[in-house]
Amino acid sequence: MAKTFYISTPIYYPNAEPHLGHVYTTICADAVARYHRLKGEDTWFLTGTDEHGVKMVKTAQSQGTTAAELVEKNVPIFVELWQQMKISNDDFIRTTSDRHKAGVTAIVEKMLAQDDIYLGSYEGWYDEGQEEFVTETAAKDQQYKSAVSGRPLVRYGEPTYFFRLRKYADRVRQHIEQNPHFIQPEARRNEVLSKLQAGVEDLSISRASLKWGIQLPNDPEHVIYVWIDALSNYITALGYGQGEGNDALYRKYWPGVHLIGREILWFHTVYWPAMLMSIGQPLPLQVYAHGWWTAEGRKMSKSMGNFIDLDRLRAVINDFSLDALRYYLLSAAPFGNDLNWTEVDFNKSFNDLANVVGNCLNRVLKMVGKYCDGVLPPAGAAEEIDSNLQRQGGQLLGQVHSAYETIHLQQAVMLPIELARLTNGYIDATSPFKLAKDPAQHQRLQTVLNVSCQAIYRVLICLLPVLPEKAAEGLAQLGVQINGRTMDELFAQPLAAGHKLGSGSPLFPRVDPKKPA
Ligand code: ME8
Repeated sequence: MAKTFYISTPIYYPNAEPHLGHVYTTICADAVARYHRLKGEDTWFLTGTDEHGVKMVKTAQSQGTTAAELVEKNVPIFVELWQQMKISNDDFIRTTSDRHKAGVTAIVEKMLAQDDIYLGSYEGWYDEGQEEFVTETAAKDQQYKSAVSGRPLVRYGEPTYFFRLRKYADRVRQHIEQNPHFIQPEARRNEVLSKLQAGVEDLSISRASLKWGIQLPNDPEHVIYVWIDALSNYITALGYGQGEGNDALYRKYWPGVHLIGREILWFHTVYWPAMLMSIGQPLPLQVYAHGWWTAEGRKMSKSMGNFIDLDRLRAVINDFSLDALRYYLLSAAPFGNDLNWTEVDFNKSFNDLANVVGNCLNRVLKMVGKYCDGVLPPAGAAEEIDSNLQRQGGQLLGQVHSAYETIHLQQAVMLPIELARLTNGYIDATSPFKLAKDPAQHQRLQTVLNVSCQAIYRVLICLLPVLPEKAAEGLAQLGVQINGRTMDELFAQPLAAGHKLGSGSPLFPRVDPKKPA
């Protein structure tokens, strides 16, 4: 039976339209999911929307509508966007769905049975954007504003149920210490460990003042605090807690990995493991936290005019292609570092695709077309320059595997581009167009064409997870259909002498160069 792999994005708040940040996480997760499918693994990819909580109610009020209407307006925008962006998610979970409510109710019932929930009262500063209480010291340090959104903190006081987070804090800490790969990139681990060292409080998990949420099974006057509701999605979507016979996906795919933005790392590496310990279920395998996007050097903001919204993203896709957007996002910074959208960088990254990959493919196709009627010639004895490129090409897939396995996504997408760059250099250095003028060099010409063609073939195979359309189109131009083969299978079958190449056309056609990205 094939190995299984399960990856999720955060479930996004549909209080507004999705933007660059949501698109980035979803595209990263999509590339990783595609990579695992191309490795032959039985892969499940989940995304969805987090629809309850104070934030939804307040946004709805400010727009003169209800939370229920607001989600019905915005959730379809997320669903349709992922379809338009050809995101390969297998499921989309909504926290207002019956299946999720049933799962959360079962989870909370288990916690109650463990005596992990008790009634108390709470008064404190609350960050409504993050749906989180903030300690007095932190609130003061932050000048009583949200550390994330900058909006004023709100004073909350009411009876509330608590989850016994303190009971599990040591076990969670041990888990993080004993599993250095649990939090990726590893640098982020220390942040979580030092916050844990400073001590945790039990977690307020209910609101009596709120009606928009899932009722607490033991006290319907309260709705469940949004993080318990939200984090549970990763298993309720697989059928957990929805009766025997409905949890086949859960048994098959859990535990999985979570890809998230760094601002919600604490919830995913402390609250969520503690919740799973309470209900006696396995912890996630890994949590990958990526960096935060700014645009043109500043926090994205509508009023500053640098907000990368859907219209902007759609224009980029229209002008440059979906795969050009994917490549830019994944290559923009080492995974985990903060990222900065700039027009200049976008154009540079598009040039990598057009001038390096597209051009290399085009040169190979043109030369094989012109000098060999589009039929791949055999390779003769290799000279040093040939064997160097062959060796580097041969190592590519192994390097790409290890980059994906260790979530070095920038490397995973740039390694193939580097091989294409080397191949262009090889073509320049071996000058096939000169060799073609000398009949005595015919065999040498054949070798150079064969070696260049095998190199660009390998480049395109390794680009499949990140450029699913363009890499497949490039392979088709080489006369190769993927036909459900894995990257390893494709890689293990170099193009045979006598193979008929397809016809070429620019893979990344140029748009008006004056047009901004
Ligand atoms: O936090 N840069 O939802 P959310 C990078 N519902 N990534 C960004 C980003 C930016 N500027 N802005 C958003 C929530 N993101 C909760 C999650 S999960 C059980 C509940 C991405 O709509 C990033 O992945 O605020 C971040 O973690 C997520 O969107 C937050 O989305």
